[in-house]
Amino acid sequence: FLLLLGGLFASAGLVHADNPIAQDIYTTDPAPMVHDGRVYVFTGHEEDNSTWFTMLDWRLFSSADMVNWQHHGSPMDLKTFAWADLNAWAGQVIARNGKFYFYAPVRHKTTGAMAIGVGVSESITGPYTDALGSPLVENGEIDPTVYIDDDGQAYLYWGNPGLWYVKLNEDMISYSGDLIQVNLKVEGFGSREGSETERATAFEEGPWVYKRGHLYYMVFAANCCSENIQYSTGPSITGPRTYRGVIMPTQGASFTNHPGIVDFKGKSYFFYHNGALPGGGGFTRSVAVEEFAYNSDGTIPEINMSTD
Ligand code: FUB
Repeated sequence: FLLLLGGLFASAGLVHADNPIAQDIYTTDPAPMVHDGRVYVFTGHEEDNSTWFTMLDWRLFSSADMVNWQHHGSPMDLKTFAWADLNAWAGQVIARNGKFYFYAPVRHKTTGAMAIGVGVSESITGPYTDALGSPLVENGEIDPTVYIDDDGQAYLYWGNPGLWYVKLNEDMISYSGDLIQVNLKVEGFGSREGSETERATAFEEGPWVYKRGHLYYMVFAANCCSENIQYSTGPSITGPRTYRGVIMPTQGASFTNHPGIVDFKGKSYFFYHNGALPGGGGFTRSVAVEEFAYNSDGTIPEINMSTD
């Protein structure tokens, strides 16, 4: 039924033909990157009728015009990591050294805890193979985001319930120094709303780190369990950070949301997920995208979902 409906939407040429990006499968946790004149979006993938985050593979889509999306299939799946057994959750890919590195949280089959593995491929579309044969990071937390700073130093951030980072080595599959836990302060991460009272700030999960102009952005899913997307900016990748407010309010049929931002062909795009497809909800999500323009001071205007 979903396939049929997806086909109808595509051929009907609806105004929001680009949202959701995939209309015949459920997708989550967008991680966009610009490569070779196209925007590539790595996503999670949920099964039809899913009732939990039981995700088995990642999917990849690309577009040269932000309207027509090509589905490249699955560049990596749980079986890539022989040491993992569940939870192909939110990952991100980055290019370096002529290769592509795919940081992904999965459940370690022995410990039962979440860990972060690294897939590597010579092609952006994969297939990605396990670069290490074991986790890169094992502290039970999720949602890696990766950025290479102007001086060439790469940083891996991740976390829920904490926020952590580590300095990656040039090889992108090892790191130097300790795992560092960010001191989450209200000045940098806002005040928490909602049912959970143990956490000091709004930060929940899904960090997305990047630099634009002279500002470093930390965008994240906030509050539990009706997430919205909030952000902070700072003069360096490690802060200090100034909390800047909500980008995308709580909207739609999914209780999670997950940010990804890129500039492409002179425009800026905010990727997120919701429950907009038929049968959609908290465990049957869909990746969507909205164009936006930064304010002149680098702040980001409020962005609303065009479908929910
Ligand atoms: O998709 C599974 C989890 O849900 C992700 O890791 C979180 O960011 C949330 O979107």
